[in-house]
Amino acid sequence: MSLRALNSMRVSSKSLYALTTRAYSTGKEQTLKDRFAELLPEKIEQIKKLRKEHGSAVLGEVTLDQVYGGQRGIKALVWEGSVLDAEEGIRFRGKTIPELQKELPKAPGGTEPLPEGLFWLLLTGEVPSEAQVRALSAEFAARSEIPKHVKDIIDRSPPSLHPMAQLSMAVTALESESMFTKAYEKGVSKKDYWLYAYEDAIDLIAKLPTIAARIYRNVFHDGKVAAINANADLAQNFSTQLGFGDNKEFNELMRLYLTIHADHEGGNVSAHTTHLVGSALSSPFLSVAAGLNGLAGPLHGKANQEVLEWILEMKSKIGSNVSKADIEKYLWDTLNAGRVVPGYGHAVLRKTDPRYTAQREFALKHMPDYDLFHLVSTIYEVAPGVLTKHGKTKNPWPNVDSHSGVLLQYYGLTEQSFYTVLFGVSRAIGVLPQIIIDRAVGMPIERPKSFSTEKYAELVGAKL
Ligand code: HAX
Repeated sequence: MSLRALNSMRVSSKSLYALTTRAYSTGKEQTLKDRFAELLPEKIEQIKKLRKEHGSAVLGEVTLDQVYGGQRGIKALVWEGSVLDAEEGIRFRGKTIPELQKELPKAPGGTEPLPEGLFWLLLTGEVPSEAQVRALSAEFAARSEIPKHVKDIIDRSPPSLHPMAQLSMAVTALESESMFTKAYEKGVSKKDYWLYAYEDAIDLIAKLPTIAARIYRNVFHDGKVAAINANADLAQNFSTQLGFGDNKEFNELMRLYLTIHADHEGGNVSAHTTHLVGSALSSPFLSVAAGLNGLAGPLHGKANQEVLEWILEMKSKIGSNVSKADIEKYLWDTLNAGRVVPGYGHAVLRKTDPRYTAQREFALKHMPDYDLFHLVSTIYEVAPGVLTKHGKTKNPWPNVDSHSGVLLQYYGLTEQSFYTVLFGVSRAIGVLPQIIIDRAVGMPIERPKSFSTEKYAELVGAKL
């Protein structure tokens, strides 16, 4: 039975569960949905016990500066998949990026991790087997087709509309397919919400590359999107749809890219927004679309576009022989014009972003002589010193966006206004596990307290 047929039938959680969990399994390995269902009762018990025994424990104080300073460091969110340490960088269920590269299943002949494996890890805390990941890849491939009205929305968008705006609209329009919304409207029990959130999550991850590739091919090429291979992994199919599938190195880059951009704990704008909107029981489609709108901001995901523009502008102003002194002057010109240096700084990190390092390692392996890579490396030698001297940013080191564009340029994906869309495809893989967990453990609607400046002044005993 097709998922569309499933979708339109009367929702029965038992039958939906049975049919969808077996659809892409060879029958030998356990499916992700089965495994999560198995782990869930213990998780729910853990949370219940923790809250019962320690519910009134104090976790920390909140200062007025934190309230006005973007809520940095306030412990107020639950995010199971990853934690960000200021010095150590990101850990996905306790694992570093090099550990993911070592432990997660790879494509045949490949060395980079498959993002499908990360999705499994984020949801369950366990590294999947090769067979489990292959079954997940097959499921994504089988569900990759997008409805006609979504194609129409993309095709009718003017090429001048930023690709992130097109992506957000297309994901919003997938709401028509939401099993979660249909189940909710039919009055399904709260404890079964996650079954439908899971289906929407798998559907969305499956369809995002098709949507992104359609936007890319429409805006920058001939509008034709190549057919995918039902036996290929998600990243390889995405490369094919974009038009780069024949390039094995590009496929590997996409596997690495989609893995390392996926998750960066819960407080960043895209993750937090997705979680917040989901807490109103908006479907995973509407929640991720909201998160993507946040990712589209220049201080967040759009920094990857801005970095490339900034580097190309430097080259066009200075020429191809750029010295360290030229870079230093260009950095000061940027700062003195009141602009930020894109790709540098971070709200949490206080050292070089391990996602930057992973991309640098990839470049050293695959494009050691590429002139733009050399330029990025030289900027890395100069910028931290300049930013430290400038004295504003708390973190003078590069973040993930500082490196990604140059890798894409090397393989011919040169249209930088598309770069944040690639980030968005990946970010969905990172935030959707938490959306499923949120519904599974019954997280409530989010609603922090706010006050006016006058009231805060009163609270701290100040006169305005
Ligand atoms: N260049 C110049 N100034 C910078 C700076 C940079 N790269 N990074 C921070 N600053 C400035 C801030 O604008 C702020 O200035 P004001 O006091 O005048 O407001 C001051 O230094 C203190 O900021 P901070 O506490 O160090 O940094 P924030 O937590 O406020 O902001 C940002 C973190 C990532 C937004 C910031 O470092 C920035 O704007 N960087 C450039 C844009 C960028 O690369 N964004 C991508 C970040 C990673 C990400 O989310 N990817 O999706």
